[in-house]
Amino acid sequence: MGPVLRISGRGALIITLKGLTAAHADILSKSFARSPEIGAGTNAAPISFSPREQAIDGGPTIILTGAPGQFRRLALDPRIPPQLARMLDSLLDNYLRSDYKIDCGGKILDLGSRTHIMGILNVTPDSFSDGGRYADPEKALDHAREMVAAGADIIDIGGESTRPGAAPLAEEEELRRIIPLIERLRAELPVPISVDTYKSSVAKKALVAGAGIVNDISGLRFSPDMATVVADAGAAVVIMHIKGTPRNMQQDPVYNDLVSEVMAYLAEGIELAVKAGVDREKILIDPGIGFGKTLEHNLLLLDRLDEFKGLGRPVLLGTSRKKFIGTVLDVPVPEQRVDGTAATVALGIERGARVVRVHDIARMAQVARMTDAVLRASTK
Ligand code: HH2
Repeated sequence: MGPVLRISGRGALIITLKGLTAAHADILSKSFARSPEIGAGTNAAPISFSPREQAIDGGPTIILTGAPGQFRRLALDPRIPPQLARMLDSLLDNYLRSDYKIDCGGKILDLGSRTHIMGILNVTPDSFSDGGRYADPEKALDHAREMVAAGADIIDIGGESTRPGAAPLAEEEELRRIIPLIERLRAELPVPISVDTYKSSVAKKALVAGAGIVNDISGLRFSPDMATVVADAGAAVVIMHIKGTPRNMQQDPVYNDLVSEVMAYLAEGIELAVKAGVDREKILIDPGIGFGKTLEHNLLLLDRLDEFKGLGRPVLLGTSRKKFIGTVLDVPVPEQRVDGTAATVALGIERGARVVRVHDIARMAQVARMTDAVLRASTK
């Protein structure tokens, strides 16, 4: 038999270092451009090094490619400045971490065990996909029960549509729509309830009524005391990225560096929450698909979703039936975007999403279980 050759790319990680001081860049380039064997295992390829000048931020950018073990050894190299070594180690820890458990008021979501499904319950007359269908409380209750029976792990209740162009809703009306429902669902359902609101006054009452998670599309920015409200209740929180407000977010959103800017917003949101007293272990992050993003932005965020794992918190992804799917597939009716949604859910999970926020529970629960099974195959 002749030689057997195989190739695979998944073991290699790419680490980009930006904003280094010229001195640090110089150390790295001297150490690794000339000594590529550093950090290499006995029969592993060396870490590859490629310095690049980036015109946009002026400073040097260095790209390293290697296996996790090689980067671990790199961090131990005495020539690496200690602060950089610590950052490298923690980036690797974050990226490779999968054992997330989120305590939502006593109900534990074990996100490391499998992908979790967040079922959307919009009790609004005007949501982009299901507006008006569950505005009646009895219908909303029935739908929540159905979603749990179909595999929802969380029920996310929203009283105000945040679709592009939507105007803000008065607090009293939002409360009227959601509070009695949360009380009843809390008493009846085995799964945690999440409240989709950016108003701290609404979140506060929803948490008293029995919600265990605050899903804030503004990433704790629209209500200055939202982080304190979450902290005081000991609740879990989803910090989502948005550029602008629902009313103006789709008016020509522009980024210099999309992924970096969305990540920086989420990283700041995490620190804001922790500073206010939120338990870091109760925070989820979400790149906010469709919130101040063009079609190309949404596709790029999905493709590069794995980079968000570097922030060290589980990623939630909300693509369900959204307009970018309709644009790619030329399907104007949101209810007919289920297959497109399935593609984004499978790919999102492969790229690291731990929770998917969806309308079509039974179908997406199957997509998630199947994707999980494939991804687990090589770790058994
Ligand atoms: N998307 C919507 C609302 N809330 N929350 C998170 N964390 N992530 C999302 O992507 C997200 C969200 C918009 O979708 P939907 O609730 O279906 O529509 P509407 O805002 O029109 O009620």
